[in-house]
Amino acid sequence: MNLPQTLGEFIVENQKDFPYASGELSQLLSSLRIAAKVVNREINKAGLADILGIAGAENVQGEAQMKLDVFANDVFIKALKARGEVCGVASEENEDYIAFRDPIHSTSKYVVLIDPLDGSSNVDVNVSVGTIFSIYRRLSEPGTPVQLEDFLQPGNLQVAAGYIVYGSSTMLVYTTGRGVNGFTYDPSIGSFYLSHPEMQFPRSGKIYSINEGNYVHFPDGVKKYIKYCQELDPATSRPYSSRYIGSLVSDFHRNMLKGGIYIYPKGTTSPNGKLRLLYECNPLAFIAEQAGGKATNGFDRILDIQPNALHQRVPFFIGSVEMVEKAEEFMAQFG
Ligand code: P6P
Repeated sequence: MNLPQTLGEFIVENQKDFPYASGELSQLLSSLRIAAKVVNREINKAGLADILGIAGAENVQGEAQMKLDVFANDVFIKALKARGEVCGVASEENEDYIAFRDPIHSTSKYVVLIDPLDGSSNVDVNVSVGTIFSIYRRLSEPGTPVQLEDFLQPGNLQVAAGYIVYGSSTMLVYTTGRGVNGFTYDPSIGSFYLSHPEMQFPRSGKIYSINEGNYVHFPDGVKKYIKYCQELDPATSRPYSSRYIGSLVSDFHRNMLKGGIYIYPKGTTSPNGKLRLLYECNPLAFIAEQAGGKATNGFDRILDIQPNALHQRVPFFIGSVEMVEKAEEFMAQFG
């Protein structure tokens, strides 16, 4: 039996197809691969170690920072700094971006935006969590310190994006703009193996993911779409199934495999929704589109939104094309 390709082999093999590639992106992806293994190990024993509990700090979102958030943030930032491809990192856990100012890094080509442990409050109830990352070429002059403008790029300029889902198995899924591939981690060997080549979003599906507890706060278009999902119409496989585990990466990953839509809309208590454009919505939108799916704010393509702040939030509709477009019809009609 031939062993499936490892993530490392896949990165190198696909690197050679990049014109004028110098291997830096490969090295960067390998840094993320190593960090994912370290975070995975800690998550898997979180129930045993004293790492659980509140770290006492709060992140920029005013959310209680779980110790694993802090740990994952440290691991990914250190891994990205350990080599020479990245000149700066912006993280959900840090109010401002982090510039790597030493001479080696100040000439580096890439910046990374990351949500090191999305859904971390789920860890202590043993529900899947995830890491989301987004990679851009810097815009500012190499050799100078990285600037805010390097991080405030529209998602359509991403060089690569991906996520790690720490679930019943741990997977790393990423794109460099030439399709989406998924790799499953074998902890007994310490390698990620290509398990989901050329992932494709089904054009439609029967799953809708939204926190219906916020129904009263939703825009009318979202309320109408939810009722549409719940109507009895066997010809269109409705009512759909409601699946929402409160962990974006897991809900997205399931919907990409099975077909479905995830919605976090604006609400009266969250005028721009909850999810962050730069390190949650843009990377997942890049992946979704590369897999044949769609991602909008209910009206406009996520990847075309010009960011104006590191932690800016946007309403988020992402999933199977036909489902997103149906939701957009209701948004266009009812707002
Ligand atoms: P709510 C986790 O905090 C997160 O950012 C996503 O992973 C998840 O989908 C969403 O928020 C859950 O938010 O308001 O439904 O609890």
